[in-house]
Amino acid sequence: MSLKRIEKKVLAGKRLTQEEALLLFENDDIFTLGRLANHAAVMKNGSNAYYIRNHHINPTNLCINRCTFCAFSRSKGEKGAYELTIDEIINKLKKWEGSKKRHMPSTPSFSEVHIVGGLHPGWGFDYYLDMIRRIKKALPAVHIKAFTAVEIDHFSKISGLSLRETLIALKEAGLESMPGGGAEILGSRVRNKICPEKISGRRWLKVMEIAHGVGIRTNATMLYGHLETYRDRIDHLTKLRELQERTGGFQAFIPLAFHPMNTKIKKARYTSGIDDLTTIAVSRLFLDNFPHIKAYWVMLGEKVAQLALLFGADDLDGTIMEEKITRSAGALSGHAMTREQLINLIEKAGKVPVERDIFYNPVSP
Ligand code: V47
Ligand code: SF4
Repeated sequence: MSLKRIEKKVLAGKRLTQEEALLLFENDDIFTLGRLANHAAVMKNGSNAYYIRNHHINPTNLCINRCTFCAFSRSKGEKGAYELTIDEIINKLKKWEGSKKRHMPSTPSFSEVHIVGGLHPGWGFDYYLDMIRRIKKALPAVHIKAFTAVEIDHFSKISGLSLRETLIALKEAGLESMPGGGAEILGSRVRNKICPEKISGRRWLKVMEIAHGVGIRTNATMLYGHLETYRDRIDHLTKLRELQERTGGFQAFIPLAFHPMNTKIKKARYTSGIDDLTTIAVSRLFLDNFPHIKAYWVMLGEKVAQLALLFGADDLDGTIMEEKITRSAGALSGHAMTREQLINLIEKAGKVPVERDIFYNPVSP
């Protein structure tokens, strides 16, 4: 099997096999790989590169799971532990909304709030429902993308509701879509080492399947660059591709580059730029039924995220404003980006910047 044969398949729009994905991961012709992935991206989204004005909120870092790769989480009473009240969350969002409004009074400051946090040992499900309801009431024009599949499973356990009932209750409260976190590596060999307390890969997929079934669109992620092999990554991508084939509910796939600082993973390192770009490109080529591949600039760094737009990615994510998960693990990127900075990165990559909403509808600023 050769790169030439894979090229022919890509140009003919044919689905790649696991062996072909492995060859792409192991191949050292990064330029051909980038060209093919860019072709696949253009076939799906033209020259568009999306961005969103959003705000991340991490309501608490208290977590009963304590995954070995996570530098963000704390146990109760530990130094650095925090928990936000709903008022504090709303004040943060309103403060930011207010500060931007002075400059652009007629435009809403952001269209998405992204909420993920630890599995708090004490909060009940009502707290989370109240959080969503009150954010929606305070900022009715803002879309709410909240809670990983791991948090949804936790809510189901603490409430005694089924996964379906849990998701419907959240949807009724105002949740509109879900982020893709908690997927890590879905296969059990690596998963048992890096996050032994976390729900299984099978359960993560089940939560997503039910979310899609009740009309909640979601993303999917993959944490790479720690203990996994290329075959583990391909197995992960295969599981996602298979579920997407059944539900069609995934919007974007986001490879998350592992950050090693303050984690319990021994001999861990930052990922290389080559691995980052290769992983974006293989994801674009292999996940032919995913509409979007996101280059999350917070984890890739602004410059690699920009290059990723030439390697199959079509989305940079957003303004973010406040991010704690990557920062705790030694993020090398800045804290936030303005709309102008995002547009500049996209234009300098020769792509067309398109501001989007949570469902990838273009919005006019
Ligand atoms: O699930 C934790 C990851 C995720 C580390 O769906 C780490 O649009 C790198 O899922 N190094 C949460 N990654 C973030 C997330 C996300 C982010 C942006 C956009 C979207 C989306 C989703 O962060 C966790 C975990 O996989 N993570 N620790 C670390 N040391
Ligand atoms: Fe908790 Fe999520 Fe961190 Fe794991 S990755 S310890 S579940 S906050």
